[in-house]
Amino acid sequence: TRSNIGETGHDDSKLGPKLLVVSNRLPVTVTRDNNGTYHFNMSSGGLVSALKGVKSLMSFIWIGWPGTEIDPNEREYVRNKLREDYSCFPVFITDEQANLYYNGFCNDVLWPLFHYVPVPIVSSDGERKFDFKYWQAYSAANYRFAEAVLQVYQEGDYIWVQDYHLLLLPSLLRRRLRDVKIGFFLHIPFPTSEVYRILPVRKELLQGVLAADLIGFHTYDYARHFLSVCTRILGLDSSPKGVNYHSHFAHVGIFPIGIDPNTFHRALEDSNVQQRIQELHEKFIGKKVLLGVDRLDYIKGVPHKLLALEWLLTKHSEWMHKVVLVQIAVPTRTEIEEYKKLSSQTNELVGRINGKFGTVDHSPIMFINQSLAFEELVALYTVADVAIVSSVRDGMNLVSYEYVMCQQANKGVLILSEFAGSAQSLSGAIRVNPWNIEELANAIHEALSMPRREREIKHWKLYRYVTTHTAEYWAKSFFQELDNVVKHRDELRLS
Ligand code: GDG
Repeated sequence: TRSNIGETGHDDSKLGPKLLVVSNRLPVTVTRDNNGTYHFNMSSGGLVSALKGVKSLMSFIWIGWPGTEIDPNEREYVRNKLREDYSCFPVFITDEQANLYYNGFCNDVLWPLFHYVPVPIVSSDGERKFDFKYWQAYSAANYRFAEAVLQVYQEGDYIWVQDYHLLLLPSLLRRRLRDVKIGFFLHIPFPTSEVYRILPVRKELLQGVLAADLIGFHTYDYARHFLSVCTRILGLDSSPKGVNYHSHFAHVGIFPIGIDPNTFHRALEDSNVQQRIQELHEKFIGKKVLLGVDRLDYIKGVPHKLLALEWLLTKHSEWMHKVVLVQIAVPTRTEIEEYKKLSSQTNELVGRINGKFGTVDHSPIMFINQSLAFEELVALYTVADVAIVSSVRDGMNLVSYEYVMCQQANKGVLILSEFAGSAQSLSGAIRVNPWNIEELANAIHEALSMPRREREIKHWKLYRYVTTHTAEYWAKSFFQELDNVVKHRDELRLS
């Protein structure tokens, strides 16, 4: 499939500055089949739709890892194909390096710590968690990304680096290109300094990202933590506007991400989706549907949700046989030990609760341990009476927004963990502390019993926010702010 992004073809040949978006993964996944033929698959992630808006401002190229090791003899072919058909530029990394960098440092060191999950110092096979080899692979990968950017960069271009995989990239680029315009956005939480300081490489990462002109976060709290970490760990002067680092000012800003409402409007108009909605309504007739949609990640609080359902069915037995929880749990990072543990723990809980409350005719939990087609997901969002987001930490959480988009007719209720970034903006949700299982169970009871009028008011609040604070709005605001701060920077230099 070819995306809108690719349709512009050779975007980079246009005159004028370009925007170079750099993220760990390209939006195109490259795979090689047994016959040696390469396949290119465009994914439709949130960032892809977010950037549609910026595309109207200037041409852009996406730089990132294509997700697999490419044979050195075939790199040129893959590079050309990605450049010509998708406006993408690949960063080649061997599978071994990717494993250490991506599974090791990114997802087994940074991810847990930034989500307040202290990592054990040794894993069950005796490997040290902060082993130097993971850090080395992370630095090496960031160098590879820098090299790729330099191959595409032309004077005047803007560079927008995405997420925790590439914290060193701003400084690697700044060293080579003094006047480069760099923005950085963190999609996950930035933790309090008391947690951040655990990281053995806490200084190096800060020094890496501080070379950016603008550093963006989803929420005010993440930005505040970042500023205080810079003061406490590096002893730098900071203000709410940013940090002064070696005569360079790194601006800090808050840019809550959103979704693309049109994708949902279009899907809901699709007759196949409508038919599926009808089928699901018939399937669940006489029952209330609770919905969970999560990657099976320990930050998403899936066990908390299951325990709350168990409590609900115990304490409010009137809901027994009348409520079903459809839990989508998409497998993710399955090579990492913590994810394997979570998976077996979750399976056990589902088995226990279904065993305890199930009958031949009814199981309280439908556990779907695989990814669904987007159309199926939209149909489920539409028929669900309540959506439950019980993350124990979550940078933003787009599922909460997506549910709102599909509830214009039904006016379903959103239960949202106060630990998700989106809880800062979605005041029409029932906000809960997911660690308090009774509170979460009571919230489910409240949501199931809520009169339509109250649901309408809550939905209206949510809908208004989600349709105005879109992904496009996020990308444009970030980009405009980046443009402002670099213009101001260059004026100061000239004066
Ligand atoms: C990170 C941060 C932040 C899920 N299951 C299926 C499916 N999905 C889609 C959802 C949604 C996306 O995956 C998940 O987005 P989230 O925002 O909820 O979570 P993360 O993946 O952890 O994303 C997060 C985000 O970055 C953006 O900055 O909000 O906090 O952790 O779009 O719809 N899609 C399909 N089938 C599924 O089964 N098709």
